[in-house]
Amino acid sequence: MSEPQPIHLSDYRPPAYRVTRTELTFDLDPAATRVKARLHLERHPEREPGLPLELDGEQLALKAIAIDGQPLDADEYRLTANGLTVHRVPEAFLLDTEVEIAPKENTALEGLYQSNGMYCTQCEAEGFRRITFYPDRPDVMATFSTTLIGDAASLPVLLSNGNPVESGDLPGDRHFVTWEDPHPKPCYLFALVAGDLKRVEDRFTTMSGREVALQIWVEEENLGKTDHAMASLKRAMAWDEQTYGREYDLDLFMIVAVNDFNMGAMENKGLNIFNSAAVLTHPHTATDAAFQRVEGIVAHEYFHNWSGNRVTCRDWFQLSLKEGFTVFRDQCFSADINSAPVKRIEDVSFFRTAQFAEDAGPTAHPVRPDHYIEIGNFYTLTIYEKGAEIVRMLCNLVGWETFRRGSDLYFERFDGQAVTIEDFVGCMGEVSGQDLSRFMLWYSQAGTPEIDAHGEYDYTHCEYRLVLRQRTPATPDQVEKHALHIPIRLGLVGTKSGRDLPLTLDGEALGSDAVIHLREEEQEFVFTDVAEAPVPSLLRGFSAPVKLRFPYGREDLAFLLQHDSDGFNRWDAGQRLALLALDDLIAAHRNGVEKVMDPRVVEAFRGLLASDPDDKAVLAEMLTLPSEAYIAEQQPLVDVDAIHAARDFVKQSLAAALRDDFLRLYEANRADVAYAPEPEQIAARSLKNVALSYLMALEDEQAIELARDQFTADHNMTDVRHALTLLVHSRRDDIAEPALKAFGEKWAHDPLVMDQWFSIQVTRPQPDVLERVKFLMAHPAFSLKNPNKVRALIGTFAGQNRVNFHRLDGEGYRLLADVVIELNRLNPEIAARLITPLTRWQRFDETRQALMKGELERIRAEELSPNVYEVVEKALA
Ligand code: B3K
Ligand code: ZN
Repeated sequence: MSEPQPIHLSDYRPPAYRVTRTELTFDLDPAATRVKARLHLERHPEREPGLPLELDGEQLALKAIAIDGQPLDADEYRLTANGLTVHRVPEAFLLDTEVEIAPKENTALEGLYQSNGMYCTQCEAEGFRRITFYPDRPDVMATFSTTLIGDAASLPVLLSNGNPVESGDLPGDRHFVTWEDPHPKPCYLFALVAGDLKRVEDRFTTMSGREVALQIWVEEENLGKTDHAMASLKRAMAWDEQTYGREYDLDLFMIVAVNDFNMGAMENKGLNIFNSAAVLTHPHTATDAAFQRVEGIVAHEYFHNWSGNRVTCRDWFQLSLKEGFTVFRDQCFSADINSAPVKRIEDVSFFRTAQFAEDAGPTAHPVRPDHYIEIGNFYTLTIYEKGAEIVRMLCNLVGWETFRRGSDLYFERFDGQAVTIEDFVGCMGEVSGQDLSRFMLWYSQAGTPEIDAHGEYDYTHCEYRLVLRQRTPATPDQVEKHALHIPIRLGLVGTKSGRDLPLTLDGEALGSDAVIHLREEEQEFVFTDVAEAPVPSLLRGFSAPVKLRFPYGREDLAFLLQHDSDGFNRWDAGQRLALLALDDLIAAHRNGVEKVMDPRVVEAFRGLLASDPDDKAVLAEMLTLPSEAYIAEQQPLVDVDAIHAARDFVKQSLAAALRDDFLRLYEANRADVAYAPEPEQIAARSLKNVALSYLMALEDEQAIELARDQFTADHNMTDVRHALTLLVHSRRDDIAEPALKAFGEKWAHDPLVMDQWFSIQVTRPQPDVLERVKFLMAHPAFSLKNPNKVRALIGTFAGQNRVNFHRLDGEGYRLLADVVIELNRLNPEIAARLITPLTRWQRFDETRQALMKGELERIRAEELSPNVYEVVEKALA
């Protein structure tokens, strides 16, 4: 194999020919599906005449080819492993091709494949080229007509984009349906589904009074698990009308659930295809978190209908144009219908753990990369989540009303077009009158900016002087970094009053909660008329995706934890306080010194437990310690064992000191009500379960009894899973094993619950877990070909069981590398994603570094897919 070559943003050119209309006919067969394509092509007005026609195509057996009805001779075109070139074509013409493909051999799950016998597709980013020869790029937008032909008995349901326009029976017990999608779209939004599916139907009346039929298609046994997705869809449709003035544009909207799917879901026009994990819920099988994830993903895919489908990306470098904006939209939706502060805490907590780690590693890249080898590797936290943070900053910079006007302008001006990030930001600049040229640096500069802040109160002049210095560390390919425009929301909390003080900057009164703009490498802000000494509350609401350091004392943090008017920063003060205590304990562990718990943390927690919370969900977050991954993120060198031991020690110390309070909290939030995935109930369950976690840290008889009762009471999966996890992670194998066995037997028929069963076991801290992972890989419910299983068992082990994955004998690394090598052949996209923990070797001690690099080199010695090649090369660069 020759080395895969990168492609560059700077090489962008419009296609030589564009497709205005695409007519497809699929004659479905597992081993030999025939695809006929008729493309209406014309020269792109911006490209010179006489260019050859170049079409993408992979793993296609060409059976026929004709231009304007004339079959081509063999010397008139050239076939390669990646496509088809027709040397001479007219200015405008019809191209007819027929190819044969084998869906049942397709384990990559890109293009047309089979899942549980049903046919389905995944075309983003470059899967359509595995279906037919086509200019497989998002700036080619055509209307589509799709005819599906299949066996009437085994494939009673035949679905594609748009509206069904014709159907009928065919000889040989076959039948057909023709679908017409009137909205021009890039081929990555094409979809088909064929199988023995059942549907749940509902309706939605749009704001202009149009009736839309809503359908969720599932396998028969899942018919009882669609209510929540349907309710979420209707809420999302209404929200997009109220919030963005956007309504749905077809008479039919369909969601299909499939078991084998690389991602969460896909926004194909009118026919969203979902990983069953992102759509199916039932109180007995799905946790609160799963219910909320389904709500968020259903909304996300629906919102793409405007941010992504009607207005799409010119090229894949612009991926964040649709993903960053759409994540921002789904985050706001979830915040509106749940607890907004908790949503922000969850999002930021995830972001600071996972995206910061990506930025600090060898695969760091800008939100708009300027080159890539395999676009499938760029569905990342940076493109999605950091992209969303940038859109959030834009929204805060111009204000919501103006942002809304900017989005109206964007949707109207570019409807039906494939555009760039400049087009989007340009609309915001135009409506706000602000110069956003410097702001654009957020899209091109990789890495997490770090801000060092210092403050001083001048008692004589009643001034508070805040000095901010920014610096972005070098990332691969980008050594030189520039100062960014960083909006910092802040307040000054008076140490006497405990209240936000009025802010006056350069003679201007800003209110008590304001945004200052850091644009230079270093800037000083002098607040005047500050009546009392304050503690600054900085970066409120995480107003920019940066690391902010301030030399807070523990008393300052305890003070903010109590008094900060910003819920997010109150939570963050608690996290910072815990991190300081954890630092000491990690050092003590490393030095073999006795660990001593910081009484200030205990008192802070006591205060929290005594408070009467107005938002129980926020309190549950405040009582949750930073994760091992986030603690690791703060350490110069990651010592997984010391981190684990220190965190355990804090948990146990808090539990011992505050046992009665936790017990009270547990009892007070134990409600015997019928399960509903509603904010108040979810909040109470989180609080109760946080309390149970602390109690179980002690593993006394009473705690074990509570956990066991909660497990056997079997009220809902949230409580059952939490209790089971605590039992399985305890040292009480005599109780853990029977519970695990009972659960596994009860749910053997349900793949989504078995995924949870896998994850619970492979996160246990006991040292025998690696052998357990290997053993479970042979379990009948496991399959390397199913991405959900791989994620649940292998991904969870490598990503979340830090102590055991990083075992000093290197067996954890070896296991992961073995799986990556096997998956490289089966499913390169999943294989490449799975390598992530190995790519972070720089963060560990020398012994582990050597072991991790050794495994990366073992992978590199294989014949690699471009996906795995790109990641491994970067990791070893
Ligand atoms: N747009 C899809 C991504 C699928 C890409 C997989 N290679 C999911 C989403 O962001 O909505
Ligand atoms: Zn998306």
